[in-house]
Amino acid sequence: MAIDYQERIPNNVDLGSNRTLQRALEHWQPEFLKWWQGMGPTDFQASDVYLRTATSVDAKGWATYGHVRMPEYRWGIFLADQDPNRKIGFGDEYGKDVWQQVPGEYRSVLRRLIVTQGDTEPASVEQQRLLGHSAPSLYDLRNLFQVNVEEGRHLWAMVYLLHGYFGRDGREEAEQLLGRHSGSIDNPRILSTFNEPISDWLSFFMFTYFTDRDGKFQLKSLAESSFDPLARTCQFMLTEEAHHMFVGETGIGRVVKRTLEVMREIGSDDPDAVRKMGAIDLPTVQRYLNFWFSSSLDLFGADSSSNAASYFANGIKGRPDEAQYEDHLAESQTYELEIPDGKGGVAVESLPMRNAMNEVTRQAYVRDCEVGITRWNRTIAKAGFSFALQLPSTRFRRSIGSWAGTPTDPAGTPISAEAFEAGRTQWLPTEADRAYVQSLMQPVTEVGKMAGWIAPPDRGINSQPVPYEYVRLA
Ligand code: BYC
Repeated sequence: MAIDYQERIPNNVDLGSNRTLQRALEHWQPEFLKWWQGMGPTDFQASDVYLRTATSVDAKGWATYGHVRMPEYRWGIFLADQDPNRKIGFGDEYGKDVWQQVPGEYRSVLRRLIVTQGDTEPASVEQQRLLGHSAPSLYDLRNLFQVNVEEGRHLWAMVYLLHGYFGRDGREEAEQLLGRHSGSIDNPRILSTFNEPISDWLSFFMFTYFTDRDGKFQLKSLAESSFDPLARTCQFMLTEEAHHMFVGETGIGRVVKRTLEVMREIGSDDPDAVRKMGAIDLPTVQRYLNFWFSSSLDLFGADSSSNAASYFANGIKGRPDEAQYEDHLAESQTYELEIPDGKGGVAVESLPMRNAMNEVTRQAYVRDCEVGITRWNRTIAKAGFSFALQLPSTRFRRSIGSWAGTPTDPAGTPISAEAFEAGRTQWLPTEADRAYVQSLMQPVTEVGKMAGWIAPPDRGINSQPVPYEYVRLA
């Protein structure tokens, strides 16, 4: 099958003149479309969706809006413009020229990072594939599909790197990116969070708030890479990622707003009374938040990591916003890491800074997560209620790193396994919570109408009104 590259695959990598890449993509593209039809959003493939498509990287072209059927979305390949003077920004090779090709000695480690990043993109589409059937409005349905097609584009971005720079191994890895599946017993996705089901919209908003934000920080770290094509690819992906976190932040904000309206109306914050009115009580929101925040923290890797140290030393993966640090070598600094002391308490271990890079990135992420919490709490306080949402401690419910296997309460105090089990129903979504939230998931498809458990957004997409046919259902 011949592809008209400019027409079918908008790109700024001169695809039309690269025969090797063309051949690889001619093989991969039909497989991708088959995957999209089989594992992407169920149904809705014939509906016209008001989507943003990137057709170039400049201010005008990166956000072109129009009604498109999802399978006809133009999944393009874009890298931020090359800076011919760009130098390595950290690690042992600091100040030398960045790499335009993959150095032989870093080939397998770079491939592994690109595969791990690439694997999350189709995984999230698979996790969200049934949500279209229970969207609270056409506005939300459109946002879901926008997120889905862009995750598909981010997969293309990683597949471009694998095909373009890693030869046969890269092509094989690109195939496997379509072969693993979220939640599969035999062939699951690589990182655990991407195997968690997302079967309701509260989870979707938590995922886009917390897990997409991990994506932001991982992409920022890779945008510092000395492998220039990877850095430029991630820089451009970050422009699209912002919308995904917007969906999460405004989504949770709208849930909270609606709940507050109900609480004021009935003059009570009693969870049962709030549920009788069809809204989601704030303690349930907190339990979902605890679940998705703690799960997303694991995506940063181990807090003490020799892998992270060598990525940094070799210039492969940096710290987000590396330019803000004074010392780009981080050779003699240390990091004071709190770890369990094995006796029910906390000890402090002094780590070489390079080994703590996953933790440094995780802490920057936690600070970023606080922004939304502060905003939602302001709304709650303004409505006259004393409840405050909170991020749990980074020690809570961890499966990766020093705190894996050490039960703590949400404040991070080590407790016994029995005490954790006893507290579980207060801290994490219960079967009953999930069943209640699921019971609210009835589709609303009338233009401008919203489900009763969520407030309308403040404004529409791309200056369109909120009552707008964001999806023309087929
Ligand atoms: N689950 O030394 P460590 C996104 C393994 S999200 C399972 O810390 P490393 C998106 C690890 O493989 C962003 N296993 O490892 C969001 C290692 O195994 P080996 C995705 C885990 O490699 C929403 C061992 O534990 N981006 O974009 O330094 C929608 C020791 O750990 C996990 C990336 O992931 C885990 N959570 O750090 C759509 C960036 N964590 O080698 C998209 C690329 C660790 O001992 N990936 N392990 O067998 C990386 O930078 C790194 O692979 C990680 C792990 C930060 C993930």
